[in-house]
Amino acid sequence: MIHKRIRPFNTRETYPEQKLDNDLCQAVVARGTTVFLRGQVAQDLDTRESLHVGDARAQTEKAMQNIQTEINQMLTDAQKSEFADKGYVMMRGAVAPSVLQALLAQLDVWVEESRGHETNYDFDTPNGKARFDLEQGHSATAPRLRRVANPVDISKLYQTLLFEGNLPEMVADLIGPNVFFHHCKLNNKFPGANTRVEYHADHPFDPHTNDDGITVLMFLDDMDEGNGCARLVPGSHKERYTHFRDGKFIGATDPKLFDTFDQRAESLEGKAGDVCLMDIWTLHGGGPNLSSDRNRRMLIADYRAADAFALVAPAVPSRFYRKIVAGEPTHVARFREGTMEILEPYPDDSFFGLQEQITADGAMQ
Ligand SMILES: O=C(O)CCC(=O)C(=O)O
Repeated sequence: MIHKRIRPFNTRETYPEQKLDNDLCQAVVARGTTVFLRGQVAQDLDTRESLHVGDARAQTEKAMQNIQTEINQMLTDAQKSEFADKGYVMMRGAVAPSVLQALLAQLDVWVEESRGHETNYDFDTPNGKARFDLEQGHSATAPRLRRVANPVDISKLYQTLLFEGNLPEMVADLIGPNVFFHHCKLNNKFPGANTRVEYHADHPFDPHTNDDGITVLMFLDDMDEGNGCARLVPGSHKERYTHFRDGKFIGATDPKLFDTFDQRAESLEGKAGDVCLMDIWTLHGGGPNLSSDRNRRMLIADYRAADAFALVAPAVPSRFYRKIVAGEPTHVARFREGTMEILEPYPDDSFFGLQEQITADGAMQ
């Protein structure tokens, strides 16, 4: 069963003297709306400092306040302001190990199935593009399924996770209260995969009337530079860069800027089960998986404010496009940007093919 874990922590960090490695959390929401709360004390939830020693009334008030905070709020004020400053924030241990295992077991099934295919396959999608995208060099003996578009369209498990779990709540905390599901994809960098992701923002792929949107990056494996973790450019959500070259949408910023972005970027390192909430303007990219034995699998889910309406057809349309996952629907569009680049639909099954063209035509040099 998928349940919501509020303020997860590990005793390794909180109580190092105990030399234990236990995943705990302050509260769990399960069975619909039942909240199972850990015993609360007059602690500052962000700094873990004990407050009001010797003052029972003030301690009680603080403990009650903490309960309210945990029930109402998925993100702390500190996390919200980090998101506002940097354009992303990490939620450590947001996905329970049992859920991760189930997600990976399903992905393993898809990888096994891919052995029976030589080219991209399953065109039973809203825009007729292949759901399963194979990397060059894929074969029955060495399967290289690099992307599954909208696993949510073919898996109940992914639906439960993305529609009913704690992710919509976290997103609503940043852009809510009314949020719809936009699309999702599984990206798979195999050991030795030469896949590069060139610096881009997500909004230009799917311009909407306003830009209140979050891309959730869910780590299915431990990730670091060694296996091609994503690299995010802090503060870039406040900047704007063209994703066009010679009047054509190239799915990336100007290749001449990649080095500058690389110098500014932070490696998004973390453990399986961590989740990064990223603004849809934040520039991100990433290098190949240089390891020989470590997968780098990431689930990416895009959510938007309910009053954002698409200006072009969705790039990776899901059959659940515009499903309300928090709050209420609306028919009133809100507008933000004065101007927006509007892409032409591109033929490739995924953005990997689109970005490879800029490498192929020499724009990288
Ligand atoms: O897999 C990654 O590291 C990021 C990929 C990405 O940005 C995307 O698929 O839009």
